[in-house]
Amino acid sequence: MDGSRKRHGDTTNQFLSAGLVIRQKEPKNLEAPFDQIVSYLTPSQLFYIRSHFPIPALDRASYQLRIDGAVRQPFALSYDELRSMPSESRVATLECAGNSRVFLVPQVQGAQWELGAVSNAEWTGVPLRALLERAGLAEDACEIVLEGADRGIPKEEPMPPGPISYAWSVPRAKAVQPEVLIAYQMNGRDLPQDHGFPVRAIVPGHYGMASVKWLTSIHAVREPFRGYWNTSDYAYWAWMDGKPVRSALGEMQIKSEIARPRVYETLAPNQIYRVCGAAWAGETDVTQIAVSTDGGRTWTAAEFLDPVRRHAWRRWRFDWLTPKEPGQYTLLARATDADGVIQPDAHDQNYGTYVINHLLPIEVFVGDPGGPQP
Ligand SMILES: Nc1nc2c(c(=O)[nH]1)N[C@H]1C(S)=C(S)[C@@H](COP(=O)(O)O)O[C@H]1N2
Ligand SMILES: [Mo]
Repeated sequence: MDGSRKRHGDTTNQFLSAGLVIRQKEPKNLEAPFDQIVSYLTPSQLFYIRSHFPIPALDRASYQLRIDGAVRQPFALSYDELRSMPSESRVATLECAGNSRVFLVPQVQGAQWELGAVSNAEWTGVPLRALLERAGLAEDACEIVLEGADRGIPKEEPMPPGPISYAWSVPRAKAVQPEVLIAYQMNGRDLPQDHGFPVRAIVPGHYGMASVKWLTSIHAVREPFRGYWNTSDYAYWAWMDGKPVRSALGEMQIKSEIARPRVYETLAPNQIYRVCGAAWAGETDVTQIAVSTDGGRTWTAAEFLDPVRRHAWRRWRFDWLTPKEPGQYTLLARATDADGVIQPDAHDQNYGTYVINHLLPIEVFVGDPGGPQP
C-alpha cells in the first residue's frame, strides 16, 4: 500500500492492518477497532466479542437444539435438520448495552468499552417463529427463554451461589417477528466459535445480550421470566406510578459515534478533514445525522453513506474545514430517528452502567502534529 497517497482522514483500505482491542483476556472480551472499520459489514474477524464465560466447544455432529416449555409438541433438532429448513439472511447491528461505558464520569464498574462494542454483519438462519410454529406455541406463552451452553459464576450483584448458564428471555411479541433468527452463518460463512458456533440467536434491534450464542435451548414460558440476566445484570429502573421497577433491557436506543477523528488526534489547520462514523436505532430508522465541531453550539447536517435498512447501522460522513486557529476542539455527532427522537445530551441514570447513547465528545487538536499541544 502506498502510504504517501493516503489523504489525511481517509480510511480506505486501513482495515487491512486492523485488529481487535483486548478489554479482558479471559473470558474473551474484545472490542472492534471502530476507527478502522470502513466497510458496511464488519469483517467477522473484526466483529466485537462479548462473552461472560469461557467459550464452550460444541460439536456439529452431536449438537441438539431443544424447543419446549409452553408448546404443544416439544422437539429437538440436529444441526443438519436446522440447516435443511428454509433460511433467511438479514443484516443486523449488534451493540453491547455497555458500549461506550468509558465515557461515563465518574468511572463505573464493568468492561471499559470505548466505541467498538458495536458491529454490523449479515446473519443467515431459520426464523425463530418457524420453530415456534412447528412446536405449536401455546396461546398464553408470554416469553421465549433462549439458553446457551456456556456456564460460570456471574459478576453483578445480587449473585446466585453457584455456576449458571447464560440465558435471556425475549418477549413473545418480538420473538415471533420475522427478523429474529436462529443463525448458523455470519457474513456468508459458518459462525466462528467466538460468535456462537454452531448456532446462535440474532435478535435485531435489541441490545446484544438478547442474541444468545451457543444456543442449545428455546423454552416458552407462561410467566415473565425473572432470571439472573434479565433482572440482576442487563436490567434498568423503569418507573411505574412513581415507583422504580426492575425491568429487562430491550431495544437499542438511538445512537451515533464518530469513528474519525480519534480522541486527541491532531489535525492540520485550514484543511478539509473527512469526519466519519455510524448511527443506528433499535426498532426504528435513523433519518438525520448532524455534526458539531464547537462542542454543541452549532450543528451541520452530515451525509449518510448507507440507505435506511431497519436494524442495521448507517455510516455517515462530514467534510470539516478545520479552523486556521490552532487549539482544542470538541466534536459531537447527533442522530435523530424517524419518530423525531434525538440522542440525549446526558446519560440516563436509570440505566446504570448501560445504554450509553448520549452525545459522546471527541476532543481533537488542530495544529502542527509535531509541535507543542495548544
Ligand atoms: N451464550 C452467550 N450468549 C451471549 C453472551 C454470552 O456471554 N453467552 N453475551 C451476550 C452479549 S452481552 C452480547 S453484547 C453479545 C455479543 O455477541 P458477539 O460476541 O458475537 O459480538 O452476545 C450475547 N450472547
Ligand atoms: Mo452485551
